[in-house]
Amino acid sequence: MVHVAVFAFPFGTHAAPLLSLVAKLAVEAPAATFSFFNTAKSNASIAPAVVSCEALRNVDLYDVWDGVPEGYAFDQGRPREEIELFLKAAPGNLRRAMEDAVAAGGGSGNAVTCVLGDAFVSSAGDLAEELGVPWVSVWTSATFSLLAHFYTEKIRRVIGVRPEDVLAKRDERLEFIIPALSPFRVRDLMDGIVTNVDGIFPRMLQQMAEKSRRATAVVFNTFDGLESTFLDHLRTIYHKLLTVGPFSLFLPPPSQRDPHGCLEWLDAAAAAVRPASVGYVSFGSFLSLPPPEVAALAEALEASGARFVWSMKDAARVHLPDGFLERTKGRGLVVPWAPQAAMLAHAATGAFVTHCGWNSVLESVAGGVPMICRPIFVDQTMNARAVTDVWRIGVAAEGGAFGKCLSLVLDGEEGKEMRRRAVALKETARSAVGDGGSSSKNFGALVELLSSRWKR
Ligand code: U2F
Repeated sequence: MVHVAVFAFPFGTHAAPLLSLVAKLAVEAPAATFSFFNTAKSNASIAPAVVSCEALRNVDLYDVWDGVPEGYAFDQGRPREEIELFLKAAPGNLRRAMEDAVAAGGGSGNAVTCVLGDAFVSSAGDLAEELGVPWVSVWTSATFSLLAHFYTEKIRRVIGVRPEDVLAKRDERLEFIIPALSPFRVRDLMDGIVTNVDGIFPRMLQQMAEKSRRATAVVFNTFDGLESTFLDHLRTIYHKLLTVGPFSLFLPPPSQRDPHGCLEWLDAAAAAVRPASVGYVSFGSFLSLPPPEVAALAEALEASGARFVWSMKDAARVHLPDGFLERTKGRGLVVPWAPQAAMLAHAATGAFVTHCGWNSVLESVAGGVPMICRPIFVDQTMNARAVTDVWRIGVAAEGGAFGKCLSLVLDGEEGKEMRRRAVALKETARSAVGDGGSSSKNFGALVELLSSRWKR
């Protein structure tokens, strides 16, 4: 019997797409069982979105320890410290959880025949090797950020890691180090490559990129035709690459939580305005703009006269200018959560103000919506650069210049060009997930790999 052990990374938007991927695999391989290992907190937050899916019939969710010792006092601050504690405990912690699950009859009592895991949890690869079973590593961000992690050592050798070296070279392009990364500048690199290089997390990311060479296959949330140059280069490094995205189009959609009636509001707005004229704003599942920029963005939205929906954490509302909500009532909706993928697929949406988390970028591409990019940290700076300079479907809100960006994207000729290019990518994405498309074929190859009982 096929029994796949799945290891999630319980931070940011990692575990939810992995569970959606597993849900689709579980439908395609109904005789297999999937044991999904994740922290209790993350399981509780993602399961309701997918739990109604009949696919989860052959998926068992297990809570694993989060790695935070009893009575532990955080001193570096969350979330980095939480991540480091989880990763530090992962090797022993995950093995124990898997052994306990099998001993208790999980996976119908069958030994694990394959390991599927978020690439960030690279100890899953060691477990697979110990068990002598295939390891499928799932990379939840863009191809080029994996390349940057893979070439960290080389980049550090050329740039240096002293703040003054990095500052002096911040505008230099990486083409002189790794030609495949030529569109990116030193300043686009995520923290941990040449800045803040110490700590478990940066070390783990670098090791992860190297270790993934031992993976039987690496799965990507992307589609052929979006990141071809980077994929071609990655093919020279890793065994087998399987692009099965965009997840938002290909995987079972999470139940559309819309407690604030955003879609109804957007439908009503669509009746009153031209298509592609509403702005949608979100900075992902856990980030917020710095307070002065909240005010700057609010002022820009107000001055633009455009209709907008802003997904904003309740705690950030205090940074809105006095009277903003009253003055924009009727043409603006500010909510703590919106059904984002559906908002971006709506014909009325014309611009997405985003932090450029990878899921957000792909959802915007899948909706054919140009972006106004305000990256905050990690891979978002590289993603933003790809949006503005590789695919040219967005503009960078440098220095919080949101007003200029809104009028450029919603009203300008350049905005129309960006939309045209974004819609072309949307069509490519749709073909990829359609019958006989590259993502569909690769998904078939993944199902085969998991089901083959192939031994290392
Ligand atoms: C981390 O991701 P984030 O959670 O910060 O951001 P995204 O990758 O953009 O994912 C946000 C998801 O939350 C959804 C949205 C995305 O699927 O549709 N969402 C929503 O439905 N409604 C809302 O009101 C707000 C969000 C990290 F910070 C990024 O840099 C990484 O790229 C990412 C993936 O590794 O993980």
